[in-house]
Amino acid sequence: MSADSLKREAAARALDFVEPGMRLGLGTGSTAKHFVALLGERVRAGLDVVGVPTSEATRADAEAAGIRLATLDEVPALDLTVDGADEIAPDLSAIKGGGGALLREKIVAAASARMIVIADEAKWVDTLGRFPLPVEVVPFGLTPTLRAVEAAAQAAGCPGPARLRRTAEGHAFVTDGGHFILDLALGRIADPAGLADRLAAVPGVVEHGLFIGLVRLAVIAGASGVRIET
Ligand code: ABF
Repeated sequence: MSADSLKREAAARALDFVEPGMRLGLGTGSTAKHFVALLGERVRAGLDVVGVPTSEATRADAEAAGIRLATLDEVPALDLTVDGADEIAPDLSAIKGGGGALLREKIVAAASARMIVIADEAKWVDTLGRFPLPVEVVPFGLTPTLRAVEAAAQAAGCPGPARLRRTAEGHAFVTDGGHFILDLALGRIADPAGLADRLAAVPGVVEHGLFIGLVRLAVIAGASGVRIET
């Protein structure tokens, strides 16, 4: 079974957690895209929910799917967010931001009573860090911020280089919030909470892709079926 089929299976299982009237955070990425498409089918069949998208891309998908949308200012407390992840570990800590939407994803997750990660088995890891950790930064003072981010990783016991994310055309990748992204290649993050604290303390860092204590449940789809991790 292809990775994309597994992503769709995980997304389909997550629909079981959606109830009429819910205020939903809608994630970003190829797995979340399946969820939005499948949710749209339910909405068109009569399910009444309201969604808050975590990116402009998801906004467009959700609008096309017929899902009623709101902003977090209109609906500040959400019942459930369903989103993908780049890596997720057995304690349900996760790396997100490979798609560049980590800031809105974290704001929406933090505003939700519950967050579910949907993922194919390849995302399930013993220890976070093989996937480069995205760190969203303001463009001003990029070089000192990059150095401070590398120093924070070193001090947290997981040294590694930070690289400015670029588009295929070679331009700096710009997030929906107008920021840049540094990808930190760490290999293994032994102390995610310690690293998170150090990164959050760097001036110029807007947000990092470590999601700690936010994910309540993971739906993992593998060759042998879909399982729920809590
Ligand atoms: C978003 O999409 C991100 O936080 C994460 O980077 C990515 C997951 O990728 P995909 O679902 O496309 O595999 O959830």
